[in-house]
Amino acid sequence: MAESKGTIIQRYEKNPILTKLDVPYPVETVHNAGVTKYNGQYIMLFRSHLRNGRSIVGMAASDDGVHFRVKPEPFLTPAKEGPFAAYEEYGVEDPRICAMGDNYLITYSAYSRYGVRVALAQTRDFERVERISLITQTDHRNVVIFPEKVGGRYARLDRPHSEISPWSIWISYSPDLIHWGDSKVLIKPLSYHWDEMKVGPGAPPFKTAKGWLNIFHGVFRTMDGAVYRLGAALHDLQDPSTLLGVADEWILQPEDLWEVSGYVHNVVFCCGAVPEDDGTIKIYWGGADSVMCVGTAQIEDLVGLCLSNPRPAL
Ligand code: BMA
Repeated sequence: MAESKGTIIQRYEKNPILTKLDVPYPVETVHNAGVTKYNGQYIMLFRSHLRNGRSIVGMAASDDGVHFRVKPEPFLTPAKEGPFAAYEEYGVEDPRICAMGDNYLITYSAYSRYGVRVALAQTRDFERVERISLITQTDHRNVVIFPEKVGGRYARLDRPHSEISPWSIWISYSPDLIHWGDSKVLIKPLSYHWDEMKVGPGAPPFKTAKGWLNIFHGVFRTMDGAVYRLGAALHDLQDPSTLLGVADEWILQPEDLWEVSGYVHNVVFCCGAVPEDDGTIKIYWGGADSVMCVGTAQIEDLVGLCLSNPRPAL
């Protein structure tokens, strides 16, 4: 990884790590990928736009988390029949992977003429994938499931759309992964701040000694359009609806050429991060909705940023 002083995430010096040129079937972008470890390998599920503007999900594998090879066929394309078909007609987007024991839960945005819902699928081997349920009504995105039950229930962060309130991060619980409720708002955009337009969950939360670390995205509206950056928040281990700190500063902003320029300019968007045994974490992000990038951070530094200089959560 490249060293650059003063930044909390060190970008890999050979970013971008995956582009449309690496994909053996026709796609226009490679971005917003969920990443996990499976069977000693890093597995990446990435979003691609087709030439009709709708999205599908491809899969790539890697031994080192940096050099990925794309599988010959897409992993998930819109359902053509059954209860999911009507809600995936316009595409499947932004997959997140949550390892729950031997099972890998995959949440993704399902677009259709009825709006955007979040669907839940699962796989045990990254070969066969089974859709379980549509787990939100319309106009939700960015669902990330905690990798452990909390107080006997599954927990997730999500982001409903609202015309009344700025788009915020919520928590919800479920006894069975299908029925979700007991929802509560946790993090709202802060006025005149880098995330003042909207915030949304990014990578599935991961456990640290001091709390659940939540890497989220925040958006600022400028005269030149929206700027997507990444932020970090720390949630209580026993009760993740309690915020221990939301870092005042962003942890990553668009800077490299392929982040400031591309299909949608000025975007870094995270759907996956992989904590390592040595106290570092690999953070993956889509650059300008066009390519995939990776960087590393010290988990301790991210936790420290949340605790030492927090901003109000709500
Ligand atoms: C959001 C989503 C993301 C995308 C981002 C920037 O609203 O559509 O998938 O990366 O905008 O275009």
